[in-house]
Amino acid sequence: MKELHSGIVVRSGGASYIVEDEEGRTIRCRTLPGTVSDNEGASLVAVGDRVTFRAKASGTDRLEGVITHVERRNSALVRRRDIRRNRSKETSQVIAANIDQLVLVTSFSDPPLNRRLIDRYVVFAESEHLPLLIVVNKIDLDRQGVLETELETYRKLGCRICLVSASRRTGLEELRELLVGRLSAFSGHSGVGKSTLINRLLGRQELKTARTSYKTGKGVHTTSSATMIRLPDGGYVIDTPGIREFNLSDITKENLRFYFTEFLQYMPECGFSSCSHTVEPGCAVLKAVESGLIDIERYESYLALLDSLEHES
Ligand SMILES: Nc1nc2c(ncn2[C@@H]2O[C@H](COP(=O)(O)OP(=O)(O)O)[C@@H](O)[C@H]2O)c(=O)[nH]1
Ligand SMILES: [Mg+2]
Ligand SMILES: [Zn+2]
Repeated sequence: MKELHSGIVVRSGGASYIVEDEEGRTIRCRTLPGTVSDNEGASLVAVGDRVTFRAKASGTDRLEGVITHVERRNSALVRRRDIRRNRSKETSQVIAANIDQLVLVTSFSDPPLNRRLIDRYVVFAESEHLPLLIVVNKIDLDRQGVLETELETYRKLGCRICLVSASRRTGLEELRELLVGRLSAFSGHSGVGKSTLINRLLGRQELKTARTSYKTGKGVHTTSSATMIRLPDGGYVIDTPGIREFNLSDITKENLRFYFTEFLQYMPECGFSSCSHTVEPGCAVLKAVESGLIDIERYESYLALLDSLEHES
């Protein structure tokens, strides 16, 4: 048997890939020199890629395949490069291809809701034209009922927010519906309950969960390479390494201000057309922050992001 099939790459490990065909079977595939890809300048094959492969039965009756063609990606999460070294000719490394939405998993508490991180994702998702879904886990810990106040700003911005408790199984149905038929990249700091949540969605212990050391900074990495997990109702989830690893090169000091959409209505009133909204006299954005019309925490995120971009260029 030697015929052409199409499938989706669900795991990438060194020189070989696991491809899931249309019947849901998984086939180990390789590439050969001369594999055709429609994605110039980026990884030849990545998790999430739709590929054509030629399969043959191996000795043990298991199918093995050779990838012959990689389809053009609709989207790609690209790994950041070390910008201090000049590697402009290097191909960019794709963490995940054909993502339909970015899912930022946060927790109400333990670790506390990280608004700086949410703001980073809002900007990043916008710059990548990826729909963002903010999942707030551990809502069982909100005993005082203060979560909605904390989220008010994001509700006003029109963010999609899903409130869940993985341990109490609250909100999982709503989340499932938002994931059906889509390829979702899950991201978020360790300790927020990503693995617990994915296991709940699957109804089995697929991912290891850990008592993480977020308090000491780094957390424990229980997921090594990006793996795509098929959801029972259709759709896939990819557990990604997180925004520190993403390439943010479309965001610059000059265009950052446009990603803070609540600034836009005040910007025409600024004294300078190129106002950075930091120190300029007559800045209407600063005035709106001072009078409480713009959430000061959002403005502080803007300054923090501006500062990190400063250090990168
Ligand atoms: N209170 C509470 N704890 C949770 C919830 N979901 C996960 N946890 C706990 O949070 C810790 C980290 O979970 P884990 O899934 O390993 O987090 P990950 O690092 O994001 O994958 C574990 O001790 C979980 O039991 C939840 O909804 N409520
Ligand atoms: Mg985990
Ligand atoms: Zn201004």
